Amino acid sequence: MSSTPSLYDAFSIGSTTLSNRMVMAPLTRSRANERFEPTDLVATYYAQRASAGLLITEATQVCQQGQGYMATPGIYSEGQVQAWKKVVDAVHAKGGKICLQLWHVGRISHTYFQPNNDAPVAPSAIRANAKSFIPSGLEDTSMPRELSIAEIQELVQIYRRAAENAKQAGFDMVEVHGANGYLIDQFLRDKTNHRQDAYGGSIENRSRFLLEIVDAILQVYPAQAVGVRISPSSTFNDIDDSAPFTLFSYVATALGKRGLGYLHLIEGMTGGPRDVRPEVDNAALLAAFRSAGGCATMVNNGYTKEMAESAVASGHADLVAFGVPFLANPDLVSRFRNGYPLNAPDQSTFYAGGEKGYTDYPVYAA
Ligand code: 8OZ
Repeated sequence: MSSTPSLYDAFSIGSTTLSNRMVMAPLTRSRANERFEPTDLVATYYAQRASAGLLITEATQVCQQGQGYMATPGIYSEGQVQAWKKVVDAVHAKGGKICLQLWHVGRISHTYFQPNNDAPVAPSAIRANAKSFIPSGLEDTSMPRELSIAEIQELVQIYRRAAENAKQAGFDMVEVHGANGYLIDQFLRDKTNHRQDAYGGSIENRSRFLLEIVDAILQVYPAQAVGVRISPSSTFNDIDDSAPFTLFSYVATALGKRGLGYLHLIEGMTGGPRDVRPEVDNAALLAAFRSAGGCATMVNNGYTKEMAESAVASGHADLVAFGVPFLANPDLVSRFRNGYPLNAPDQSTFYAGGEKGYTDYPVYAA
């Protein structure tokens, strides 16, 4: 007997059982300490939101070179691993499940953040039309330099080590950040990848970096514990492609063939309108992942309670990720389930500060 799935039903991805299908989307909050470790306040923030079916952490750089914003956490030092373990333990103590998002910004950086104040790295030496916020203010992102093949292969190993660190910290899953114009997306798309070697040119070649990273992580985590986030329609961070649907159909199929836990699809412009690239058929991308052997589908971008309930009931996706609503409502699952009103988000505290606008959003009180 089959029944209509509900947003509020449990859902299993491999050995990880989520208590419902509402996911907290990865959200940069810029509250790491000077060693780029999450603090006890960060643990409190995630633990407050542990009733989500799955928490995906803020983007977390796999090495110092992968950083492009103030006070974002890393997962490459022993101190960071121990600090993340406290976050994971706090979430698990509340019965939640947590996934670490692995990140490298590539060219979306500034020499300020880089080891020895070197140039940031990218598939090709093409500067982004973007700004970086550094202590002196908003500056143009720095001119990147092109990665060598040896460096690309070393980066694949850096991702593998980051996954080992995530495992040591106790994360239930890891998500590879392949979206929003950062390093992996820079390899995928032809506006930013002008290489003429095995990592550029054809769709297969441009996808190679992502797939090598995924395969390296599969030496550490089982396939069902690995997700990938993509944003095929988005041009956020000066990214673009001449044929995004063809490109991401190949990517979705290749990831599905590996039996990954989930494909996390940003439908439309990151943080913006949903219908920006009509030729990108989101449902077809999700279907490609699934029919190739992928476990679960996750969608994101401006979902309301009603949209999310119908996305799950109709079978459009298994899971729905919410960003700003989860940031402002630690008890978002209960609020949706019961039809309670939502707290208003405070934009001024999204990317900096302490407790205010972070751990002080109240749960609903009747
Ligand atoms: C907003 C501010 C800083 C970083 C992304 C990690 O777009 C981010 C991010 C978003 O995926």
